[in-house]
Amino acid sequence: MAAAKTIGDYLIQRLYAHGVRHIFGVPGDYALSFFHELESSDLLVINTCDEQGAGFAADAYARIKGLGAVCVTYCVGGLKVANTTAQAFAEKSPVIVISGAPGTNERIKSPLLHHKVREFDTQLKVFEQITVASTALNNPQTACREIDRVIDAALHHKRPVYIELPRDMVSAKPLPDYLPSETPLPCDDNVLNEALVETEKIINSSKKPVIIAGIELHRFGIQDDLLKFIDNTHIPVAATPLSKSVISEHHPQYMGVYEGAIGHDEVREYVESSDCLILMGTFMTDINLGMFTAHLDQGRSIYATSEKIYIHYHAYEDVGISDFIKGLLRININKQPDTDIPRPIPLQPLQPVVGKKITVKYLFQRLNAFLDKNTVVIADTGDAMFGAMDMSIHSETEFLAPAYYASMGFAVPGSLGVQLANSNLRPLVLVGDGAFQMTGMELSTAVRYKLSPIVIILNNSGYGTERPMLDGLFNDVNSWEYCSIPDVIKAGRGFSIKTEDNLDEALHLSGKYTEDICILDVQIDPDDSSLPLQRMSKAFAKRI
Ligand SMILES: Cc1ncc(C[n+]2csc(CCOP(=O)(O)OP(=O)(O)O)c2C)c(N)n1
Ligand SMILES: [Mg+2]
Repeated sequence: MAAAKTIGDYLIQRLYAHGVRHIFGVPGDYALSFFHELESSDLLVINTCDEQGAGFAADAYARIKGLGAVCVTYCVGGLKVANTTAQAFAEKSPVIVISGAPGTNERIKSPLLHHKVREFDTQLKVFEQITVASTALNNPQTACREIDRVIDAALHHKRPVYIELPRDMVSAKPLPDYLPSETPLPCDDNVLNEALVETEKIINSSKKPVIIAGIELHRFGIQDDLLKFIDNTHIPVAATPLSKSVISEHHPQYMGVYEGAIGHDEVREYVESSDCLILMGTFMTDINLGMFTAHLDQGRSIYATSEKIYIHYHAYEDVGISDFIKGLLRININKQPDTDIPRPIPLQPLQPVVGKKITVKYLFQRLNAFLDKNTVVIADTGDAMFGAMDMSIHSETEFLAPAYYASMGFAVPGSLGVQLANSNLRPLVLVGDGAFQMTGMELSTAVRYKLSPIVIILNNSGYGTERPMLDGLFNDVNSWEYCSIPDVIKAGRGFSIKTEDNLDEALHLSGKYTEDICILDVQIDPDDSSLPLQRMSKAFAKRI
């Protein structure tokens, strides 16, 4: 790697060195010079219609590739990615947010520069709250070290970071003899060994151990280690809503998604009656998508996180999940396989009945049969996500959803990130009409960069998730003719779906048109919903 000539150049080099190949964003005058450097670099700039689209795309990119980046201008752009960054923080997705800013020199001369909110560091302060590390590169002497520090933090904690790049720093010279540095995560072997001895004892003396496989397994790239551990020990495993598909849902020890009262009763009963819960990188908050109906007892748990290992009521510091799981492969667990574990009930493919009105139930059954090993399901908040919980995903991490923070608008822009991160994957976007109207214009970005998602719009004339909780005109959404969108964006194919056979035929054609965006406007009754959503709404309504 040639030594970086400028700070902008150094930042680009470090992103590239960490596997980033695309950067999503919208320029503005405070960021233009950096966009210019990006354009002449090996990174491809993906211009989205809106910054929120860029933020969601970078988040999905990070979920597939391990690191994502978004670049925006000061405040008007930066504050638009506050929501997407908050989601990446809450769901542990390592996104580097780069924001242009007024030059350090021009701040002295004219303190009332455009886009400024209150103080020059207002945006930085906002991002301090929703990232794991942040920096303003105001000093060329320390800029490279600062870039390494925050990128390291993103990779260690799998959470977003913020880099503010004043426009006069883009071409500033870095320290000439600075060498890139990476700090390894700490691991104290003595502490690890003690945690493993205790774990071995607890699992061997338990009668009904269960693993709950969480999202950190994917974020740290240690799914294969988990699989070896399951194969060695035959311990059954469940996922959570956020980590659905972290382990192949066809694995013989896989029981299904554990999500408290809204999931399947058999999985819930098995997990909650376990005398040894092994929580692997699980977010305790995530399972509460089941509305505080998860009953997991800390006194029966071994809980591995990226920072510590908790065993019952005490914690082992300075040991992270990656070292712990590798250690688990060295201990001796003597367990007979339980032949009576719950198994996911596959959605049965149904033959379409010609002329029969489409229902949510039929939609998911038919979509389930459509999945193959190259399909990534990206589900938006709403029944798109709840209904998809019962789909069977073929490979690891082929299901993406904002299943904890639950911001609407993730799925369409998320599909850009997924397909750019891995061009072998075809995104199947599941999105409600309400969520589509928030970020659906990013299909225009998909056209520009020749991407080909299949977009299933669950068109139920409004905010179906909210109607059973409390209904009113505020839950209505204006009706759009979604299948005419190709006329506007000048590409793609649209399908109007009213019946079972309409869906069947549209999916068949979408499977054939692999290079095209396919938009399926699935017109369902406003009061039709999936079973998981019906259970969820009941639980929620009690709390309103
Ligand atoms: C950005 C954002 N705004 C508001 C909400 C609150 N909310 C949760 S679900 C929902 C309705 C979603 O409507 P739609 O996308 O049509 O899906 P449906 O519920 O009809 O399946 C709303 C407004 C949210 N989660 N995110
Ligand atoms: Mg809707």
